[in-house]
Amino acid sequence: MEKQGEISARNIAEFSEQGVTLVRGAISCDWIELLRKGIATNIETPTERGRVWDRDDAGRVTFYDSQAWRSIPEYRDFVLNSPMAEIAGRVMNVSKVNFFFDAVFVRSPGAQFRTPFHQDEPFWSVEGFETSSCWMPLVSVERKSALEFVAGSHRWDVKYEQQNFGALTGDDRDQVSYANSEAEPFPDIEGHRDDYDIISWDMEPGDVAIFNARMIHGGSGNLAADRDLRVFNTQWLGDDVRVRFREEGMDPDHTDVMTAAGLSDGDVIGTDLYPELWRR
Ligand SMILES: O=C(O)CCC(=O)C(=O)O
Repeated sequence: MEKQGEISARNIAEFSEQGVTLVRGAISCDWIELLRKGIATNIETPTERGRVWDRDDAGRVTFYDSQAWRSIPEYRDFVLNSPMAEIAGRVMNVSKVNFFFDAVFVRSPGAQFRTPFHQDEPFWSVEGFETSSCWMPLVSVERKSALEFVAGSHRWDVKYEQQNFGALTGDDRDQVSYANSEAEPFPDIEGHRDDYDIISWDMEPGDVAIFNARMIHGGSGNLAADRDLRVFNTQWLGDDVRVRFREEGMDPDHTDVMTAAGLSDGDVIGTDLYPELWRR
């Protein structure tokens, strides 16, 4: 029988075949409590990357921030000392794991804003198949409000035009444009939901949805009037990941910090920027 929080053969197979797996009870309530404190600080004092993604007529907001782990001690503690690195490594079935960055998605009660379907890896300043994003709600979330995943899409091997989230964050560094690229238009998943195998779950604090960064995902939002949503997400890199500066632009764009740390296109990920936090 599978024990709560343990990585099973089923988790590894699901992650490989469908691109996402849910690990129930992966993270203990002490860590969740700590991250709730960190998010409260983060909302009060956003980093320069923090932005309100959406504010509706009723004043309900969707707040986003990222790469705050160096300035928020609770985030740093979680990244460096929680079991998340090992869990990501075991699910990806790799020999070592480097930390990439953190992101938070906070919606006030009743917020309806849904994140458009997209993939993560095409935005990143790295390239590789062995990647994972660990989406972890710090409150209970109903399935209709949780992140949704298009099963198997991590293996489609098509280059799609992606959303310009840089327009939402307003950060000049993070603009992404496919104007001069041969990328295909992004499929209209929302308009043809029945044509796709879309996966999501009711989730409790401590549950983590771990997905390949090539996986098409989106949604969230759609909250009941009395429900808010606070999500802490960490992104992890496995064995085959290399530096990749992209012509379309990147979000977040790490070109400057990587170059300053001596990393060039094609290099193995490492250095203090992306600490190795687990090895098999
Ligand atoms: O929670 C959300 O609204 C978006 C999450 C997402 O896109 C991600 O974690 O990559």
